[in-house]
Amino acid sequence: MKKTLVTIIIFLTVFSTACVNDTGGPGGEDRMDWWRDARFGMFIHWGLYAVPAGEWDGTTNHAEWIRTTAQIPLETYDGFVEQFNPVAFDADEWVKMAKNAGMKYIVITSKHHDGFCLFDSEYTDFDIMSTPFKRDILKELADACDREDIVICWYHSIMDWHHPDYLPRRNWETDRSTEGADFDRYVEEYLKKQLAELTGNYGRIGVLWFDGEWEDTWTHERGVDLYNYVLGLQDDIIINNRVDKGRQGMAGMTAGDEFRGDFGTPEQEIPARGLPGVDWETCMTMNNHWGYNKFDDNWKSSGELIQKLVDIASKGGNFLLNVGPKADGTFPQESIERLKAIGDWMDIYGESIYGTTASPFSDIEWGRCTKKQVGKNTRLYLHVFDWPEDNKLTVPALENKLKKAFIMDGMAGADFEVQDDRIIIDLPETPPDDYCSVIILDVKGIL
Ligand code: FHN
Repeated sequence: MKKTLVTIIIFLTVFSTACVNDTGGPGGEDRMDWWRDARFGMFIHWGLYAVPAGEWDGTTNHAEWIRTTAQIPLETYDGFVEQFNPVAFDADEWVKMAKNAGMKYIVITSKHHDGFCLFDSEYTDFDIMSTPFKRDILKELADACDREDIVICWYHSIMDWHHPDYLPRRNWETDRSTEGADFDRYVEEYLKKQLAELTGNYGRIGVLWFDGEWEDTWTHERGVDLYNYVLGLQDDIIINNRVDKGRQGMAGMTAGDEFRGDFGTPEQEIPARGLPGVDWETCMTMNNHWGYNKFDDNWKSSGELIQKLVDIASKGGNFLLNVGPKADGTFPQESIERLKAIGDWMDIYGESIYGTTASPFSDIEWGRCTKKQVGKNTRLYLHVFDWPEDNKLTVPALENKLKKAFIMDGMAGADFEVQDDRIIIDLPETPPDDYCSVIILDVKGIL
């Protein structure tokens, strides 16, 4: 069995009780409870930009930003509306792929920066109902999520390159007058009213994932107002930190307590360390683009994606992994394959991700660790990225007593030796799994 990525985690436990968290969806005791337990969600960037699929006028590195990066005039871009007819779209199929991958929530672009709405909005004709498809994508997805106990969430862009009241215009749109444009009207009569539709017409929504907050017309004052407004629409919804102005670039964490937002949003990167008491979620593409680009074949391997999920969970974060569907309504085959491989791993080892918190160890050379309280005791999940050549895994010493150790996939016992400054665990010759098998060190008391 050739192993390009040896991430070995072997199961050690004294408690046989399964500990998979049933992510109960919005409305928990603390509105963040379900989200913290979930740890893993699907991001979906989909819209008119899937029609050109990254190509314009001979250039091929575009995606969801194509209207700007290719400087496509508004009228020309509007022409994609009559071409967008995703006849192969099957909400149940999408949701089952997310669920089978071990994902507990889906965040889909209700409206990206281009302003096109994937839902039937009373406040614009620049929406899915003006396309030949004429079906409310978000309604079908929300209903499918409800059937599969997956939490549905919306990505909604504050920035809007289509609405006449949104300012500023794109700097290259010199022919598009700003006369009569009223940003306050955009916020009060459009942005807020669409958010009322999105939180009122599709059942309980888990997260409002704002984006496009970086332009000067959007202010801290407006961010505070919008945060409070959305909570007034649904009191247990979770709102990311891009509703306000506190996000620190792609590192994504919030600059200070004065800024609103329930979690930080690192993008395409994983913080070097977890931040105690701080909720955060890394969003990441499987290749190099959020929206579909048919030329982008720079796919991260399934093993890399599993390792990133483990790394993020070991630091107390969530992983929002993106799919950019094609214009016909199908996922790229490369995405389907990776989701399947991750799901196969999660079927066996999801317990080491769901409902866990950050590692008690600062640095582990051979991999990562996640932690979970089980009754009055602590369960540690050891994730080994580099298999020790002598099959002896060295773990930093623990303050509390180590009870037992098992190797998952058969629950075979593993011997260990507790020394003054370390614990040595005897590992099998061969890793039981292509990507990962799981260790849980069950420790007396709370770490
Ligand atoms: O401009 C967007 C981009 O298109 C994509 O939606 C990412 C995903 O979070 N957010 C912004 C870039 O930071």
